[in-house]
Amino acid sequence: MSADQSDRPRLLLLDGHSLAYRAFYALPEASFSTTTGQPTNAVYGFTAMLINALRDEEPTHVAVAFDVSRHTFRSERFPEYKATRSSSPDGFRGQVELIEEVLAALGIPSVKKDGYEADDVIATLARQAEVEGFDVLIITGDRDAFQLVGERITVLYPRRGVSDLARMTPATVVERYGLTPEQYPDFAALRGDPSDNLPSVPGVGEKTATKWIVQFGSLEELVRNADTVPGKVGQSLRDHLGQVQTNRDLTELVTDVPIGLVPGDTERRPFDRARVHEVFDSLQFRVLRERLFETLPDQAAPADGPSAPEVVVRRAAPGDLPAWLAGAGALVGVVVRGRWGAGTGQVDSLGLAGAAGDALAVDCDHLDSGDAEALRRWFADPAIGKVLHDANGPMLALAAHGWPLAGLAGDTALAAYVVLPGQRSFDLADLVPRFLGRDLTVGAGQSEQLSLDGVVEAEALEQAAGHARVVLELNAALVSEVTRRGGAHLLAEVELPLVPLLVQIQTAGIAVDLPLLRELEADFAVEVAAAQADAHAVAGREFNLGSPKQLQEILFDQFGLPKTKKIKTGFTTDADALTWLRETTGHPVIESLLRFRDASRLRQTVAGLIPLADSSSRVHTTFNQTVAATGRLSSADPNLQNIPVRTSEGRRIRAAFVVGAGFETLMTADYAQIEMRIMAHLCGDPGLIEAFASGEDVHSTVASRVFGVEPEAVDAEMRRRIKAMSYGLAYGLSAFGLSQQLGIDTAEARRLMEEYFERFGGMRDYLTSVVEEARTTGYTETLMGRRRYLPDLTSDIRARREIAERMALNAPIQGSAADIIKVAMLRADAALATGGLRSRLLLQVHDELVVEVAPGEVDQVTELVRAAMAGAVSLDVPLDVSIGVGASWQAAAH
Ligand code: DCT
Ligand code: MG
Repeated sequence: MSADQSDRPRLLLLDGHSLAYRAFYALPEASFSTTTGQPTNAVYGFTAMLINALRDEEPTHVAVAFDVSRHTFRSERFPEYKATRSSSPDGFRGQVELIEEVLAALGIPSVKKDGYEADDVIATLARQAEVEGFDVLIITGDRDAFQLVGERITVLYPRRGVSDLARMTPATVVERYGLTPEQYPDFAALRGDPSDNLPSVPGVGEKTATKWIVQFGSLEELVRNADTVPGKVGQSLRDHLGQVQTNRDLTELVTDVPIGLVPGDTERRPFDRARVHEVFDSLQFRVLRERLFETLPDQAAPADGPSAPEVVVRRAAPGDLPAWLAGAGALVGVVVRGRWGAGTGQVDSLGLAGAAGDALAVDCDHLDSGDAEALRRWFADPAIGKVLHDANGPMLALAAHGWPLAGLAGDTALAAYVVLPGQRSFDLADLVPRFLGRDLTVGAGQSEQLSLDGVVEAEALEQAAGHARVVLELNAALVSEVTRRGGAHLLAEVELPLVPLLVQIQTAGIAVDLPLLRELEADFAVEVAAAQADAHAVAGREFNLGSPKQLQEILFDQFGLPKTKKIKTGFTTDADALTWLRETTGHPVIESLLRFRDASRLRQTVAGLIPLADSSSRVHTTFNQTVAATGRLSSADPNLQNIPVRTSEGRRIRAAFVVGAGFETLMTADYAQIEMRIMAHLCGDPGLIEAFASGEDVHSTVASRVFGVEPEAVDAEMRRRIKAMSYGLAYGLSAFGLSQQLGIDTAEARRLMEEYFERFGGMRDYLTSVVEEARTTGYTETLMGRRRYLPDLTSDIRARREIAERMALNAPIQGSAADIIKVAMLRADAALATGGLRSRLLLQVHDELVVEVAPGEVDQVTELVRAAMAGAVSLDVPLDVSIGVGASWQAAAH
């Protein structure tokens, strides 16, 4: 609080619409949109400004005023008022409602009154508050509010964008305009206001207007003495007195709007934490939420919420550990501080905490051998449950340190993912307030960053111990939440057991043929250069194919190709645009460009792999379990899921993944048509189930029924079409979308669709019901109870609703496929272990498992893996598994 801030109550008033508009134009829509396509730039800018103002101005009272419609007493009196304003841009629509949702969650009243503008509401509250002894702050992008400025009323006016606010006091108004606040509307009436469509007096600009008001003191005096004003401008004034008076009347803010709310009603209340989380989640405002909770901790803390229980934290002294570990109990929270990557890691310190007693901080640099050995045994004991946050990395580090962890009994990041699969990240600092209703620990984030300093390092160490207790507590809260949401089985039997398996898989890595990769890189480089040379030859000059600006010059200026979608910097040259240009123009330069891009991407993929290989030529991907909202695993560094499957280049890259030393061959095992089988099971359509049961190729069978031809008459193109159609329908494609995909016209696509649903009505019924049900319950569910929450299903914004509807169709199928392959991995691994085999799982990519087979084990492994996969779930249709073996990933394909 600045020195001159008084003890008087402080009321902060914001003009919702004018600020939302400012924000909309200040922040790019492209960078401020949710993954579901809802633009949030106006909401973001407004909310950021609000949070800053709450922090900097520390108001005791807050309210936000909104316009109801364009139709006000002003437009009634002067139909031209604001008549020239164009309607709101598409992206802006709906954002005001979202701002109101944010305000509701923050406990801040939104105020509006039919027939009046937000300005009038603000003026009313401001004047009333002034009389009641408040200091008043008004944030608005409308300068008409300057007329309210006074000793107790200050206007904060955004100079540029939404963060640079000018503080308008009586003195600054005089300084800026040479006029008092009372004179400002007089001046504005003379000047007119193009944005409100209020005409000016011809020949009278700001200078003259100011001069007159200063000279005569007020508009009233000026009008009374209009005859004395000399010159042409004087005549112009006399000719337009009527307009000037109208302007003045319209500019005057109403200070007695009947709004049914007094300043005292706007007192700040504690946030509704659950709602803030809900709203900020749906807006995907992670950073803003952090800023909100950080800068306004007193407000954020639940009024009567639990405070953190006292944790006695102690640093381990030499010889401490055996006794502490023996008494810690059967379930212990573990925090690992250190570094890790797939296959590597280092542990610097540990925090350990049982449900009661001291939490222990262990500095791993200074351990005596007895303590180290006690820890090793304790970590290896599967009977002692360990609870970690995001266990994958810490387990890699522990294993690398010589303390492999057994008995993983809880993972708070994973549990939170089962609760909220759509969340982007699962930080402890975020989950603790949310599920335990208190802050992690004050200043926790800071001391971690500053850990260079010895003192702070000691604190960080103790903090790790404190966090271990929090993790244990958080896990209990999350597990009951997971259970409440029907995800207990999924978490305990699928996701959690998968962690140690993924750690094992990541640690093993997969061998690569480095000379072959280098050769491939060189080949792709040659291809890149050739494509570039072709493009240069076509253009007749050299240019940078990677520069969008130069590309635009070549394509649109030099070759005059049809314009693509307009973007800020001209016209887009993205992949979709180039594909479209190739189709519409067939221009050779496009051909070369596309080749250039493909080859560049392939070269990058290969070049990225080479340095990742370890000393035994193995690369270790990291599987992330909490990234994909569908439930699928994602792979990174390197990403092994995005190597093209069907192209010859993709196959060449797969050929460079090979069987490692000491093993006999690679094996790949994958599910055929898994999504289609899940669909058949979920919808129960007898025709579809029969098609699978017959053992015939399902896509051909479906095609023969839809096209009404004998199965033998189905050719590859018909099969391709009907397959695209099956998946397209399942994923919510419209007739238009289908026509695009199939390259047919919309009427034809619609006819085909009707034909399809005629034959497979169960599928249509299922697709309708799944959306309807999700709309009622708020979520979809997979075979194993993995939920996907889709609040947008009830959005009144059509685009958002439609995206959510497509997600509702897709989520149960994609998610069930994820469930099945995860269960298959667990079963396959268990079967190999039980069989006493040395063969091991290396990868999971989409619906495929890659196994490294030890000498002499091929037959057994084939048998075990097939059984494990085929029996992963029991559906109304059989699961079909196909298996191949070979020296490379490619050679093992089938
Ligand atoms: N897919 C899709 N749209 C398509 C083709 C495929 O959405 N037009 C998705 C869903 C299935 C997944 O990709 C795997 O593709 P395929 O292996 O081609 O599908 P499949 O049903 O297994 O068919 P096939 O028997 O031809 O392999
Ligand atoms: Mg397939």
